[in-house]
Amino acid sequence: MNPNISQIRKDFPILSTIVNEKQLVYLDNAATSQKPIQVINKLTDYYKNTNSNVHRGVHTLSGKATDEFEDVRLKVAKFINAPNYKQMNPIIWTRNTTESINIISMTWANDNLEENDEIVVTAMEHHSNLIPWQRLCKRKKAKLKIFPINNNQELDLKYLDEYINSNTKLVSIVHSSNSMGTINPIKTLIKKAKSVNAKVLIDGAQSVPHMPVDVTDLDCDFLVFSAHKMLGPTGLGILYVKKDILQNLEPHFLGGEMVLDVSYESATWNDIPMKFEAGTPNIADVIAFGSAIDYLNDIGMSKIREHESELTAFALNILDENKYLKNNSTLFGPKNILNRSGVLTFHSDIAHPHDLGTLLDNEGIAVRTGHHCTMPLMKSLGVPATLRASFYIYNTEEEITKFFECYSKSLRFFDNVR
Ligand code: 7TS
Repeated sequence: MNPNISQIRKDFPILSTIVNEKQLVYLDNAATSQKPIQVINKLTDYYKNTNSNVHRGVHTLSGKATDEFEDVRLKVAKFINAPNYKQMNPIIWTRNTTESINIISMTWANDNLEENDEIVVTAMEHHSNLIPWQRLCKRKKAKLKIFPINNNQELDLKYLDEYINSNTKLVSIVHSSNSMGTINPIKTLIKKAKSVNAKVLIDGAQSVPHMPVDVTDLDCDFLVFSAHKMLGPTGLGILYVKKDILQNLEPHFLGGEMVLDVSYESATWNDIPMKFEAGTPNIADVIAFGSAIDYLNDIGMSKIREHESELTAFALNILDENKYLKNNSTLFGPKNILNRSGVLTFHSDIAHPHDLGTLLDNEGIAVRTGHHCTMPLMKSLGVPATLRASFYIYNTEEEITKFFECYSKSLRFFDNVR
């Protein structure tokens, strides 16, 4: 059964907001998603009825908060199909995708990288999967290699053997590009990395919210993503680490709750995963995130992917039929819809994306303009910035039609005043 989008939209209070006297059309989902009432209610319900610290009280509320908090950890492990998660839960709570990557760069990678080793990232990484590796490689005198993309803005797989070889220690790659919508063939890259004994980190910030992602099937070593891009609260990130690495991973933050025994001279670490979560965690947001996972599961991740692919096909069709847009605006990203997410990124010589974005905002349409934290990519594409529309489960064909109408109107406006 296809998801009932009009029913789904009713769950998102913000979607009925009026912006600049117009009905909001929210197409900035790659930056952050909106939240259904179930998540909002869970958050307030927690503060009204359960609020307490976890893992430390004998009192009833603390026990309830701890159970709910840990239930969500199980839910998330199941959501990404982590192997044997009931024996050892491999989910570590962080603040966001960025923090998850930084933690791995400062722990596992810092402990394992040696001079002349190589880390491979792609030319389309978000800054958060680039800068931590730049600093680490500089410190360790290791090499950071940037896997190239072709004219279709896809990874150029003819370079696979050249870039991933016996010197490679880590391949850290984005699954789905936030700037161009390219879905990368991560299975091919993981297979190649495994063949040379390299570890693989998948930046799933733009994939886990939009399609099924199965870490058992992928056999990746690390997966990172953010709750706020998948109907959940801000301030919560997820770090999945494969069991064999997790067992030997050193904690990054030290302090309360991550210890078993402490003397004035030294300390021993608590069990996994608590040893990685020093201090009071983001309890309320974790618990509310559980409702976001339930919401996504109820629809089904394959259905979400299907809906977004249909919206993307619909958008590409409009573009194809609109001569003015075709001649005056460039769409980046793969031609093949199977390799595309619901992210559409445009550039036009007629006007700067910020100016176009402002006119769209006047019409109630929220898109993102800028470099999308992928400045090196923008430079390689030869543009200072782009205008990006990104879809989610609650978006409709009518909204996409309205976006293109207003986008064309805005371009014509600047075209006429040039
Ligand atoms: N990786 C990718 C692929 C992303 O798209 C983002 C955020 C991050 C990492 C960082 O996530 P955070 O939760 O730590 O901020 N991308 C965007 C974006 O495209 N617009 O705003 C944030």
